[in-house]
Amino acid sequence: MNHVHALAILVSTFYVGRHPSALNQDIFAEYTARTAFERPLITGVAYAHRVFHHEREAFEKEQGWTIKTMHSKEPSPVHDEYAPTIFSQETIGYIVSLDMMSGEEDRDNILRARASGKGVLTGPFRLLKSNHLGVVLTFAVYKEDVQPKATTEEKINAAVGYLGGAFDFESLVDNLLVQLSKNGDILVNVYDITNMSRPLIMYGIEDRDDGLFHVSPLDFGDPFRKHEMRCRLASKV
Ligand code: WA2
Repeated sequence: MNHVHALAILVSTFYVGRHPSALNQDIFAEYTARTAFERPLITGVAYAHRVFHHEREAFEKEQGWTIKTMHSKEPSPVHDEYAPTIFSQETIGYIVSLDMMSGEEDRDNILRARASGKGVLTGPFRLLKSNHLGVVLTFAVYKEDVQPKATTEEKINAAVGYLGGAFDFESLVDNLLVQLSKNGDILVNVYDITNMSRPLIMYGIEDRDDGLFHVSPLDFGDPFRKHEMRCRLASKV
């Protein structure tokens, strides 16, 4: 959370706050690759810029590509505003030029991040490309330092883009578990329990529920979402 927040401030300082910009795709890719150790569970981070419809033509001309929708990869139909990715860590380079407002989960995150000024998480959903279950973390990038007491509307208006990253639980937790347990007899499930009566599986394969598991709370820093981890021994065959 904190490191992704700091990246949002990096973009605000060196891209939004400088004319000409002191940041481009090469610099962003190099810096995010070199600081990847700070974000061990995040597959990659990226910056999506806020573009209003009246700016679209000039923006596309400047970038040399058209804004595309996330699922069809076709040029985006007309909307009031877009959030095309312009900078990305190389690990998720395939999201460049995609309008992050064209996917339901990413869009909800963008709207909640810019209204709150805080880091926000999606519920678990299938990420692009890998098709693995994961969650996306988003911070709004603001024009000028927004006062903590700014109204919701002031925050929404001051947003110029969105810095986010994807937690690919399936591949990344697998890798960590292999490192932790050579004999692989500990099974781990992570749940989104925002709605207590309907836990959403976020990681792992669901097994019989005999109550024989250890529950650990997980705090990703978005008070709107609740998570827990359940660990148990693999059943003997
Ligand atoms: N990043 C990587 N893979 C994804 C994804 C995503 N969103 N959404 C679906 N698969 C640039 O919030 C702004 C990253 C979104 C940030």
